[in-house]
Amino acid sequence: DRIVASVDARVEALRDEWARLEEKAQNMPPTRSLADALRADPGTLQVIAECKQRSPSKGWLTDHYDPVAQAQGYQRAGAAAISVLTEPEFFAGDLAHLRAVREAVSIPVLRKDFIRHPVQIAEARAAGADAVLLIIRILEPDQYRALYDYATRLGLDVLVEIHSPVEAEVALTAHPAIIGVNNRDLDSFETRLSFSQEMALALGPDIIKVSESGIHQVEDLRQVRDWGYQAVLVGEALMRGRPLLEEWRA
Ligand code: IGP
Repeated sequence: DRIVASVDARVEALRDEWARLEEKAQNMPPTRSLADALRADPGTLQVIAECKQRSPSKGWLTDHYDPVAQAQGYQRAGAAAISVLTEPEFFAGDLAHLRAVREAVSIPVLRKDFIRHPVQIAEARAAGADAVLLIIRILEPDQYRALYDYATRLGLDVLVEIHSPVEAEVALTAHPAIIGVNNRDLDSFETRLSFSQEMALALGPDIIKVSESGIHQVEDLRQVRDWGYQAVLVGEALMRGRPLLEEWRA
């Protein structure tokens, strides 16, 4: 679709820099483990808090986007990790946001983007990312496994995103530590939290499960925890200033 075409154009422009980025990636200081952060306190639900300026479905989420201040606020309020949108065309993201956020917090930082090629993973690690997102929907199964291995070799954790039971089967072939269940239907843009409930059974108890999208209230967090999830990924509600982290910890 349109996002994939835009991503592939970005990759094309980066290809010549792969060797340089890979070398830089290999010389970065150690990453902070996302898996450890999400497993830190068994029985409690952790929050990955997202810095996102806009989205295709909701438009602009804030009129003054300051990802560093946003991320520092998330950390103070008890987030376990930060997700930073770096996709420029549809989400108004920038790799510079990730670089700045990584310097400003002490918890793991996830690069939220549409990754199709290893050069983007080297670029993420070189920019300071601790983890990357891999979206099964936009990858061939072999391509997914190669990207998963490459990220792991560079010391990154991977959040593997699924939208269906069939995608879950593909995701599991790489034996991932962390799976993100996206509650948003990519055709209608509607979110349905009970999709997380359905996928909990299919994924089993041993994988770190993250429920993504459409999480707005404490009641949603409670449900997802009761379905056996270790974490949620929340963007819009937090960007609009909802004190969800404070309410959850209260
Ligand atoms: C956050 P929400 O509904 O809380 O803003 O959703 C996150 O799940 C969403 O931003 C997201 C996303 C993605 C964005 C999930 N997967 C892939 C871009 C690319």
